[in-house]
Amino acid sequence: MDFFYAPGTCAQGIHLLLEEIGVPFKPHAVAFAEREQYGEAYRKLNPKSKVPVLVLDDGEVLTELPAIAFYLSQAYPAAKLLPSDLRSQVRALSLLEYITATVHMRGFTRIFRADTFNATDPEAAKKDGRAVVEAGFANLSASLGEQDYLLGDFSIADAGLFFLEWWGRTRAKLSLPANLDAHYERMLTRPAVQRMMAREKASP
Ligand SMILES: N[C@@H](CCC(=O)N[C@@H](CS)C(=O)NCC(=O)O)C(=O)O
Repeated sequence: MDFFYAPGTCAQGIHLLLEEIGVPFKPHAVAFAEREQYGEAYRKLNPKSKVPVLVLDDGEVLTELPAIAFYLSQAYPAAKLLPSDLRSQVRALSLLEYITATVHMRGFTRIFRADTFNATDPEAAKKDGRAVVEAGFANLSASLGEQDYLLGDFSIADAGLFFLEWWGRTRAKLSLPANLDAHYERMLTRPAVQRMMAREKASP
């Protein structure tokens, strides 16, 4: 398998799942600083110019984080990335959808790329983004409750929550609800997360 990512992006979620599975994969760091994702070669791979992308051994190209995470959970059942009962699977997908479509795309993207949302008043876009992220962390905190992981045991949903927590703490300098801080610290003790962080040269 070939895995396309850029360090410090949402692709961390898939990166850490690949490490959890322990399957051999070839990592390709896409040079965002050089806008490689908009170049011809990358757009042939993914016309959406986004990471993460996973290319399977038969050449099929998978995009969109929740879909790739679901694929990995079903293709590698021994890694136990998703419980087998339907209700838990739906809960995990619902959480991942909220993490990526709302908290990431409507929240963090406004903070990190404020000028693309409001060129005349980027601070207003950042403020809107922070409100979405704060509501997002409050909702995810309620979902986590007193459990160690979002579904009780580790699952694909935690891989999504991790990159939000990392962005919140390190890039956006936000304070997280106490149980999300504890979840983040717990994730950092997982060898797979440590291997992902080392490859991405990401500091906790
Ligand atoms: N909906 C996509 C979003 C992926 C996404 O926005 N990736 C960002 C990195 S966090 C990206 O590749 N951005 C490149 C760009 O917009 O130029 C998913 O969940 O996979």
